[in-house]
Amino acid sequence: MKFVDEAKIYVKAGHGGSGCVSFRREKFVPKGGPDGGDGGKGGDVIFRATESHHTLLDLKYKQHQIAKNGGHGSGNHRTGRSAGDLEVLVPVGTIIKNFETEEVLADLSEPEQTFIAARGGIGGKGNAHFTTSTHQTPRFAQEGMEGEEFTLKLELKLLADAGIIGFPNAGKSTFISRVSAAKPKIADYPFTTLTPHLGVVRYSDSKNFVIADIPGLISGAHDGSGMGIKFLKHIERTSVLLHIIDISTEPDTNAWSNFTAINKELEYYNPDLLKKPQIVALNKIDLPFVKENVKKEVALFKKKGIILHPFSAVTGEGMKEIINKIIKKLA
Ligand SMILES: Nc1nc2c(ncn2[C@@H]2O[C@H](COP(=O)(O)OP(=O)(O)OP(=O)(O)O)[C@@H](O)[C@H]2O)c(=O)[nH]1
Ligand SMILES: [Mg+2]
Repeated sequence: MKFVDEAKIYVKAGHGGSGCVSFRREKFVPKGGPDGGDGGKGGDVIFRATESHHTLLDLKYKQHQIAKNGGHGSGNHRTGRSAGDLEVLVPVGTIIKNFETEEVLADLSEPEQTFIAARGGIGGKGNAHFTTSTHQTPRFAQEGMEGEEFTLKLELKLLADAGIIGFPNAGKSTFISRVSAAKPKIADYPFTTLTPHLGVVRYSDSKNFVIADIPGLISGAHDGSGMGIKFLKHIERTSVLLHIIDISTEPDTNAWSNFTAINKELEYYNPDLLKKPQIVALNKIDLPFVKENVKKEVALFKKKGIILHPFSAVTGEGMKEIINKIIKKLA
């Protein structure tokens, strides 16, 4: 199972500026020679790998990356201004491919590694270049070269920062669908989710984290019951777990037995998973039955030294606190 973040990007380098046709005009020199300057170079489009970005989300909002054109040459041998390069920041690990052929053009695996995706056109020569012994007054100059343009596909293997665990039907997929663009199937029967889903949670202009929704666990999963525990490998490298508890379905479950049953499965899979910080949350508090029990459950967890966060993935109540808690743990 691989998670890839993808973005389709159109890059266009700047055109070179045109060379200039001009003749020297000086007092008392009626026929000055040609003095048209050259055009400046167009800007390149350059990708740079950075550790400050973790997803391709920003590029999904900026699918056209267009560098500036070079300035035109002018009289008196003045060269046009060269346009600055356009730098596009991408996360370390981004692979850049030709969109049509899928040919890999660059694999930016190191911080600060760069790739010139489109080269700017060089400026055209001004008419000053074109005098010859037989032709003293060239009335032409070159146009600048066109900048390269390409459609690229960017791919990034995502690693989840946070993982959601819990019984089937707890509302894991509902949660991720509310906080990210991920659209896993949601239904009122167990094992709706059969494969992991990743969602990118954006929480400020440039900050986000990746959260994984994996198939539900049940008691005995380590023996192969339900979907088993193999999906836990997808959350092994996360920094924090969100443990979602639902007490609305089984008449005599309580949040604590729910909580310990899931943790037992984690322990069977890999005891190190229990060392990860867990944010424990009680879902579906919009339902009267759950609402009635919130106080009791929260108090019970408090006695064990654990904060239980009540929320509703349907109304959104309490979710902001949970997201903030995740952000804090990731910081
Ligand atoms: N009333 C109420 N229902 C909820 C809430 N959150 C989820 N549900 C419902 O609970 C059922 C299960 O939700 P899912 O998000 O599919 O649960 P899941 O944990 O992803 O389940 P699996 O994929 O089977 O492991 C669906 O019918 C949801 O509409 C909630 O806050 N309140
Ligand atoms: Mg699900």
